[in-house]
Amino acid sequence: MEHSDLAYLGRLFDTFYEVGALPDGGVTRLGYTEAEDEMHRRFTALAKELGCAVETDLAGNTYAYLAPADEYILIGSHLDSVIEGGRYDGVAGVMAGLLLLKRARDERCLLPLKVAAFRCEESSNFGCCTMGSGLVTHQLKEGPEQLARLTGKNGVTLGDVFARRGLSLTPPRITGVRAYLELHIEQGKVLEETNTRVGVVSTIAGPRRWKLQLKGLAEHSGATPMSMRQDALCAAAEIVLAVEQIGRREAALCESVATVGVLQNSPNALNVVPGAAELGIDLRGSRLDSLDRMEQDTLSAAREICQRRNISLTESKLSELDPVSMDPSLQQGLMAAADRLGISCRNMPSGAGHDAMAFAPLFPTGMVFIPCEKGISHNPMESTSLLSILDGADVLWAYLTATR
Ligand code: HGY
Ligand code: MN
Ligand code: MN
Repeated sequence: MEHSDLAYLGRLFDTFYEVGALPDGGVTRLGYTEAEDEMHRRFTALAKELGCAVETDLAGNTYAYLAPADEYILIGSHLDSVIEGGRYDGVAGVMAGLLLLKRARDERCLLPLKVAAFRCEESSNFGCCTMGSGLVTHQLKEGPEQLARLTGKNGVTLGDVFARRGLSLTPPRITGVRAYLELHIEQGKVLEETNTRVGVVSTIAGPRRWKLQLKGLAEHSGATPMSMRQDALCAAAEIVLAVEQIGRREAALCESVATVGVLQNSPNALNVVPGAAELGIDLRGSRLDSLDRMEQDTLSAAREICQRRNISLTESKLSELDPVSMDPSLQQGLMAAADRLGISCRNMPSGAGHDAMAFAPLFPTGMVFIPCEKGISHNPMESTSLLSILDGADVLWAYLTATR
């Protein structure tokens, strides 16, 4: 029996700790892989220890609840990670959910709580984010055929992965959700730099993701004159810097950002002029006009650069989600709950995407942020404290118990 909430949170963290662990201290737990499966098995065991019923859906998401109810307040997040990521992204929210289930059980509180662990929230494996939550809320813009063709880092298509697992790319839509709440590390620096204990999220930026395949001509690096090359990597390098410029320009107007996170060069040999290159581009913004400008300008720059360098260009859009706003009354309720607890709090946007994006268009949805050290995330150095997770969980609890 845990003597304190912190002890219980510590045990939860230790239970997940070594899954997908890497020598440098990070973790890789890609969506719909064995590492994520193991995280869901451990989540299931922890939930059953609390006396919860546990269910999964046809997207592979896992749910835990103490007692049957027609409608639930769903507290969720994800258990997958990026490649070489940290141990708190997503996991902190699921830990907070389990803590609140334990608190409801110990205090015999009849709150209809359900905790969800969603699959494949990160775009790291298939290029599409919030896959598990987006499928069961029918909020993914990509249809099942397009999703089935997405290829994971190991070269297997999502369609094959789902077929092998008996999952469906057209699962029934989730029902019985009274509201959706998520606790998550901020993944930015604002809370820490302003010495604020929790954030209440106002909007979540929408992502637009593209894959650009460049085809030049692989040739001898010693014998091919500079004026006679079709160097795909040099074209890609120009595109990388063009994307950065577009992001910097938009950042001066609003909070948009633009990143080339994937760059593959082939044949990637010291004495061969690069014949092909592939870029993964991640555009984010809370304003549709800014997202449109960044998308158009990125594609026009890529087309101009490739045309000038005699490189063929294949563009494919990987995924897109619109920016979403959190429920205004939920925001006020969470801010008021923090105030009652004397926990410093601020309303703030989220540049990172979250499972909450899938729920916001359908149900009242709210998010609580907690600080992470130096704002670092998607990095083995990602860290927060159990006390911060407890702060966020206490704010959720104070809100839920005040409004039941
Ligand atoms: O990429 C993101 O915004 C989040 O970490 N899924
Ligand atoms: Mn993430
Ligand atoms: Mn996350």
